[in-house]
This record gives sequence, C-alpha cells and structure tokens, in this order.
Amino acid sequence: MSTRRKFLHSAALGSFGTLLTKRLAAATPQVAVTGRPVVISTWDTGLAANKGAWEVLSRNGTALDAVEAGVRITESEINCCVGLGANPDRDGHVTLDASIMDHQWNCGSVAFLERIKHPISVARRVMEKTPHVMLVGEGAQQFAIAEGFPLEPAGLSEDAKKAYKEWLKKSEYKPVINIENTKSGKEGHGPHNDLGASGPWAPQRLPNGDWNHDTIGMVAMDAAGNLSGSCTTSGMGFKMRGRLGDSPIIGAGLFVDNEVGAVTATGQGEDVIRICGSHSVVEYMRQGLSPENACKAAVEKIARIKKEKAKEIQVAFIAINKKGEVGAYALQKGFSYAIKNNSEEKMVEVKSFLP
Ligand code: SD4
Repeated sequence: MSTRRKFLHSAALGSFGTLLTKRLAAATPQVAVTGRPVVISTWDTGLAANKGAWEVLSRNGTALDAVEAGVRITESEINCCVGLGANPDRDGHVTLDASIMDHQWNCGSVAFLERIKHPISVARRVMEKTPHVMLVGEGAQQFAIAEGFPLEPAGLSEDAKKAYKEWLKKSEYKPVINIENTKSGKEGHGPHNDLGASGPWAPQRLPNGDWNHDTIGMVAMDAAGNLSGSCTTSGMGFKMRGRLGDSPIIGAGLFVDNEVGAVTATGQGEDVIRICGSHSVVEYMRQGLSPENACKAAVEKIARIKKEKAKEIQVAFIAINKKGEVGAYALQKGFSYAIKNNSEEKMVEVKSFLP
C-alpha cells in the first residue's frame, strides 16, 4: 500500500468518532430504484448471474426461482472464485457454503459441502424437503446424493492447483479481501463463461494467490412484490479445514423479511457473523433507514468493533427494501454490485467507510 494510502487509512481510523457521529440521514442513496422486478448481486460476477435471474423475473417468475437460477450461473464457472473451481482450504479441499431464503420465512442452507456443483440448489432442497434449516459436511453431501445431485470428481481446477502450490510455499493464512479496487484497469484477469462479467470488473487473483472475492450474494423482488435471496461461496481461500463463514448462516450472510427487505453480505465472514449482519441491516430498514443507510449503519458497527483492525478487512452489504429501492455500503473501497431491472443493467460502485 502506498504511503499516501496508509496515511489515508490511519487518518480515517483516527477520526473515527467524527465519522461515526455524522448523521446517517445526511447521506444520499446511490441508487434508488422503484419498480419491480429488480435483482441485485454482489461483485462483477453478478452481471452474468443477474441475467440468469432476469430470465425468471421477466417471465413473471418468483424471486425465489430467480435467486437460485442466478447464482447457479456463478457456481458453474470453472476456474472461478465461487464454486468447485475455487481455491481450496489449507488442506487442499474445496468446501462450499450456501443459503437461500424466501418471502415466507422459509430458509435452507448447506455448509462444508464437498464435490457438489450446486450448493444453492441443495440448500433449497434442505428448505423444501427436510424439517431442518442447515445441513453440513458429510451429511449434506449424503443428502445431496440422495436427492440426485451428482458427486463430482475430487480435486482442484488448474488455476486452484497453481494457487495452492504457491500458497503452500509459505502456508500463511492472511486473507486480503478486495482492499484494492477491482476497477483498476487490469482488464480481463478472470476466466469466465460466455455470459458476461469480463473486462474491468473481472475477478482478479491477488498477489497471495487468492481471489479478490469468492462469494456471490443475490437479492431480488419479483413482479408480485415478493422478496427472496441467495448466497453461495467457497469461503475464504486457504481457510482452516472446517471453517464456515457468514454465507450459510441465516441472519448473517443472508436475511429476508418480506415486510421490510432483503439483504446479503460479502467480505470477512467472521465479522459479519459477529453482528448478525444481514439481519441487522433489515432491522435498520425497519426503523426507517434507506437501504444504503441501513447497510452503512451495519458497516459502521463493524468498524467500531474492529477499531484499528478495520483497515485489514473488507465487509459489504447490499439491500432491497419493500418499495424496490436498493442500496449498498462497504467498509473498504473497491466493492461493486450488479443491478438489473426493466430499465437498467449495470455495475454500481459502492461508497465506503474508509477512503
Ligand atoms: C466468507 N463472506 O466465507 C465470505 C467470503 C466473501 O468475497 O464474501 N468473499 O467469509
């Protein structure tokens, strides 16, 4: 990090109190979309995923079907940062987490799932076909196989093999989550399918071999005005074996309250879990904050808890409220989300707490 950036970071943390006492109402929402249907999803991979969701939404399909279909596209990308092609844990295994929630408080999730291509669809089956909300590890895999999901071959994608080999040289667990802006001008660094998401927003490998992100979270409102959300991830690269992040935890990585709004999170899962992040954002919206300001309030809470360490992590939330307004906020610069509705399809750069 340049000296100037270091200075800006510490200056930001030094004037922490001032930043926190700024009135939330003073901030203007970046995008306020009214009208439905609408879908938003985290990061550049959201562009392609939104197209999948839109196929469903534009034909009057449900938000639930849309958020499942959308993130399945990202899970299918070989050599990318979310599904089976992603970086492994520190023992060399790819383990996947996912969650889904509809407009009627139904929810399902899987975690520590290996060798299954579409964890999001297994999460939906957990929701619809079991009396439980969450299945993990071997049991989740057993359930998936019983439900007809193929068991994929063990092993890593070519990209992940290289990254793992590199990582093993030092074997240090040092997550670097998207502190640098993905829109850095380094075009086309990520491998993609033919559905979009290339160019300046493309996922990039960081110097430590990790991806600048490894999750997609999506929330949508359908033509009937109902909300749903999904979140799927390989978790943080080179994590401890058995580690779960926020993504499969309802209330942390994802939360939907059809009377208020739908929210999903990305970034350092441990810190999202600590404050029940997505649930908190929904509750801030219930108190009357706009989606952007509600996300901001949750990010500020994490920053307050982390103090000096806030500069070492990234956390971001995206939200839709019941009016179909959307917003987002991040701890660090460099986070973006993809939006699609009847009038627009684009990436939105998100405001951040730290400069
Ligand atoms: C996790 N929240 O496993 C995820 C990581 C993430 O972009 O969002 N990365 O903690």
